[in-house]
Amino acid sequence: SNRIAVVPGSFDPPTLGHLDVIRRAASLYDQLHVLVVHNPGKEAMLPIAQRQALIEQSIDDAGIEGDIVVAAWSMGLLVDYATDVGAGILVKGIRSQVDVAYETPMAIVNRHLAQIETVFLLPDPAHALVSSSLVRQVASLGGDVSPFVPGPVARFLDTGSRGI
Ligand code: COD
Repeated sequence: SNRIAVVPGSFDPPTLGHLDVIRRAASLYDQLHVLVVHNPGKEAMLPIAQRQALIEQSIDDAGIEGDIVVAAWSMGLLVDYATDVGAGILVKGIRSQVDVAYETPMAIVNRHLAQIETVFLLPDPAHALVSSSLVRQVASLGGDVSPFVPGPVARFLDTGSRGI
């Protein structure tokens, strides 16, 4: 059914931009699968299971309502997961023309592979410039990432980087 949607991402780490997309997608669909996907094009900071735990904690912490499943996927095509759970829609955030250029071919391929539509949400301007790569950079240099990430992620990165 098209009332079930998947929000896929690397979430390395989850940011306030991701949480904004998840909150809004949860209000649009009956069931949401937030899916942590290994992106072979990026060098990872956190293990997949850690990212999954941080998303779960962040959704709880923010009080986001709805039927939300957080899962991880590294077994093949993203659309195979979507088909398995009966989802007909992928939801992605579009911050810029760069995101449009990156997402357009994937959306077309995914529609041809499995008749899965991709829905793009424009970001909340408050979080539009936040990216996981920026957060990784600030965290690795010892900076304060708390303005950019949910509380549970800020606490995890803070204790992690200082070895407490
Ligand atoms: N505001 C709004 N949206 C945001 C923000 C923000 N500040 N930051 C990120 N987002 C959006 C992104 O645009 C994206 O839609 C989503 O949140 C996740 O972002 P990332 O950076 O965590 O994840 P990416 O960009 O590395 O995407 C990873 C995917 C696994 C989703 C992607 O690589 C993908 O779809 N792969 C498909 C694998 C596959 O099946 N390939 C074959 C067919 S194409």
